[in-house]
Amino acid sequence: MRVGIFTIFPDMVAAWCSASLLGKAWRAGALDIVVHDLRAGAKGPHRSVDDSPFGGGAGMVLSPEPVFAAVETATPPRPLFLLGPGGRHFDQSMARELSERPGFSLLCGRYEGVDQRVADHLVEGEISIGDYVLAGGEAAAVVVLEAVGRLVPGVMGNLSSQEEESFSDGLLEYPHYTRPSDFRGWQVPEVLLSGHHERVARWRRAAAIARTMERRPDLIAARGGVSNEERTLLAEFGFDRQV
Ligand code: JEK
Repeated sequence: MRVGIFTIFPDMVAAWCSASLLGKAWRAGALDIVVHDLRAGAKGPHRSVDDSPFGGGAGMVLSPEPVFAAVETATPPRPLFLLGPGGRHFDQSMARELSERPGFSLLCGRYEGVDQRVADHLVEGEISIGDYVLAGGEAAAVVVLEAVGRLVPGVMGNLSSQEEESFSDGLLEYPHYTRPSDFRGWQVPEVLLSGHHERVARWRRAAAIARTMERRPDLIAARGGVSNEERTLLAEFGFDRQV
């Protein structure tokens, strides 16, 4: 998969992409990430890429010329998405869709945002990673890249199909435990030590439902509530007293 990223902080983005899972996939050739410096297409002695907004107001706006120049010189993999707080919310289904493409590109703004003509005439769409205000698109770009990258075949070894589906069945994950079974007096649930795989699977499902009911009632509502069968499962392990 090919990914292009346009930013005025190429070193920052490249450093993140070089580390961990993404870096491994990058070096292995499963992911071909090209980071472009938006200043490369900027003119003048200061290579300025921003200007004050027409109509007045606080802050600066990323100018259209250097952005168009950088993108048109590079001809990056399309679609090209602009990252911005007003974009369509990024989620796991978007990550999956992007991971199934041969490539895509991300444009990171800064300042108060980019000239509207970039949004109107250069990119295919606008993505936001959530309802909070960042100082620029770089952190959002690496969030998108990491979520997509781990789904690309050959990047993480093989994701179990269960892993792939963990958000698509609409539940949070069950809690994980490892050794020691007693840590500072906090015990691992007995059922996980029992060796009864069937019962372990039922407990995990019950725990996942209980946890989702407690933390993310919106996800429970989205999947149409909890079935009678699931209520029986919750009762089997005492989760009905907890939720
Ligand atoms: C890209 C510049 C900073 C700061 C104006 C917006 C309502 C007005 C832009 N999920 C996400 N949050 N933030 C970003 C993001 C932020 C960016 C840029 C992405 C480029 N900025 C900035 C203020 C405003 N306000 C909120 C009030 C716009 C992002 C993503 N993806």
